Amino acid sequence: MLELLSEKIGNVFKSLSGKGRLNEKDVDEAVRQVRLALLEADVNLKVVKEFTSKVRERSLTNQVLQSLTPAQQVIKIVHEELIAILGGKQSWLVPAGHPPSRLMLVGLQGGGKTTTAAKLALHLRRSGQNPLLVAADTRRPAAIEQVIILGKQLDIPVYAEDHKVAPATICTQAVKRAKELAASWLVVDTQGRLHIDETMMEELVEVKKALQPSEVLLVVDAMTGQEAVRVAEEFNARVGLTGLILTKMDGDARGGAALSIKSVTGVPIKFIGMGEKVDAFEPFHPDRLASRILGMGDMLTL
Ligand SMILES: Nc1nc2c(ncn2[C@@H]2O[C@H](COP(=O)(O)OP(=O)(O)O)[C@@H](O)[C@H]2O)c(=O)[nH]1
Ligand SMILES: [Mg+2]
Repeated sequence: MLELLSEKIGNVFKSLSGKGRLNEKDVDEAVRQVRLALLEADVNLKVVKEFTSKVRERSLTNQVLQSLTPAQQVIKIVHEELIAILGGKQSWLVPAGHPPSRLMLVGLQGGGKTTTAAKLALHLRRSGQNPLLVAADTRRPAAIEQVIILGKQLDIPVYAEDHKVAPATICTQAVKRAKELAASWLVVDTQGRLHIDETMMEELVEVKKALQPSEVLLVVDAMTGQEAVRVAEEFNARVGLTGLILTKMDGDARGGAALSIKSVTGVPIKFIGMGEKVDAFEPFHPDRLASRILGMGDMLTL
C-alpha cells in the first residue's frame, strides 16, 4: 500500500537528514521532490498544492532552520500535514438514536460493496454488536445469493426477498425483522452499476428514504485513483454520504485516492479494505497511514 510514494518520500528525507543545517534552498528542493512524489501517486493537484505550501511555510521558520535537528522537524511537519489531509482523527460509526442502527452501503459495481457488507457485519459482531445483513441489490439474483452465502459462512443472519420486491420495501421489512431478532445494526447492500447512472441514484435515494440510515458509506476502489474521488463527489451530491470505505488498498501502488478523497469531498474515510478475505478490513487511522507513508511504522499510535 502506497509503497512507491513511501519509498520516494523516504529518499527525500534521507538526503535532507544528511545535510545537517538546512537553508531555504534545501527546504524548497525537498518540498519540490515531495510534490513530484505525490503527483506521481495520483494525488489531486489542488490537494498537493495546499499541502506543499503549508509544509514549506511551516518549515521555513527560524525555529525549524536553526534547530539542532532541522530535517527531523521537517519530517514532523510533513507527518502532521499528512494526517491533516487524511482527515485528522479517526472517524467512528455513528449509531442511531434508537436501535436498530441502519447502515447503507453504496457504490459502483465491482468496487467491493457486497464483500464489504460481510466484512462490516463481521467487524460489528466482533465489536459486540448484533448485525443483520440485508440483501437489497435486487438487480441480479446472484447478488442476493452472494449475501446469503456470506451470511452462512459467517453465521450472521441475512434478510433477503425475491429479486422482484422493491429494495425500499425490503429495507422496511428488514427493519421489522431486525427488531424481532434484537439486531443492533442493519448492514444494507445495494445495487451498483459500472458507471454513475440516473436509475441507480434514484433507487438509492428511495432506499435511503425508507431506511433512514445513520450511516451512508460509499465503497470505492482505491485503485481507480482520481476517478474514485470523482465518484465520491457525485454520490455525495446525489445521495449524501456520511463516510467512505476504500477497498483494494492491498493492491494499490499509487493510492492517491486515499490522500485526496477526504480533502476534496469533505467526507471522512472510515474503513479500508486490504484484501479479498472477510477479515482483511480495518478502521481507518489517519495517523497510522501517515506514519506508514513516512516509513515510521505503526509504532507511533500503538
Ligand atoms: N484485493 C482486494 N479485493 C477486494 C477487496 N474488496 C473486494 N474485493 C474484490 O472485488 C471484487 C468485487 O467485489 P464485490 O463485493 O462483489 O463488489 P460489488 O459489485 O461492489 O458488490 C471481488 O472479487 C472481491 O473479492 C479488497 O479490499 N481487496
Ligand atoms: Mg454486489
